[in-house]
Amino acid sequence: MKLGKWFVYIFCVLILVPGCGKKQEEAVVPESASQQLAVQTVDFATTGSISGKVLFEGVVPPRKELPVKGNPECSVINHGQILSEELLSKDGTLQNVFVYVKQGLENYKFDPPADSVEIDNSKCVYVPHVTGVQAGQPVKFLNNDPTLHNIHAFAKNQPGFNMGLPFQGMKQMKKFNTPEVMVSLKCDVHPWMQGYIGVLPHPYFAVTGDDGSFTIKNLPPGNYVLEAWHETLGTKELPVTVGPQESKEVEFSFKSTGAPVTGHQ
Ligand SMILES: [Cu+2]
Repeated sequence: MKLGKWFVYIFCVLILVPGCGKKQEEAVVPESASQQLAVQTVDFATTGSISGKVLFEGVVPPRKELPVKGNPECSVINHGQILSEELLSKDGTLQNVFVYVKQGLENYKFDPPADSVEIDNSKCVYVPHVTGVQAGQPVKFLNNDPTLHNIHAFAKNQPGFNMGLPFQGMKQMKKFNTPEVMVSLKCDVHPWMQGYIGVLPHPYFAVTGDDGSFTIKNLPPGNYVLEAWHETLGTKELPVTVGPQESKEVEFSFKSTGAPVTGHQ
């Protein structure tokens, strides 16, 4: 070894300069704060929509009469009969399907609307049976019946709650702050009462009407995964690409499981 190399080696060992004698590494330039938190905003000049239908293949079971006996306040209110809403199908379509953008909006941030979503206790069922809300958006629970109801929310991603609405006309506001599909709503007084609320970090969701149709508007162009959720038939996913100002038509189809539609969990 030549004297020069020995000199460099000894010099490194003695003064312990980190990286001395190594090839100099490329400098790592940290991302700026704005890059790390890049949040896209919706350009409403370019937004499109997804609309379509949810179909049901199979024999539609007759709607069960719910067991309201022993609860005269409900049977009298509803003329003695309340029918199950577990599977509502008309002309080959499926109602009460929660359709929402499951993936593709991760880089966007949407403030929750100040307007509340309303869920009514009416004739001893929840109206609407299935609904959606943005995380942090107020939900107004109302009792329209001359009897005691309570709202018992069963959630996995956030604390649930159990609150009473003892009198007709009473209202209570609540918020669900964490996305969750779906939060289950039940009434401990009337065990057949069952509702569902989908909580999302964005406004791109819809519930199918009695013709199985839905529309999701003002969606920025992009590649998405759409999910359709039904309370007894499960979920289905569909990749959908929406171009600028494009109106996309899609279709979901659920098949009868063959199993009888039975009581709620
Ligand atoms: Cu009740």
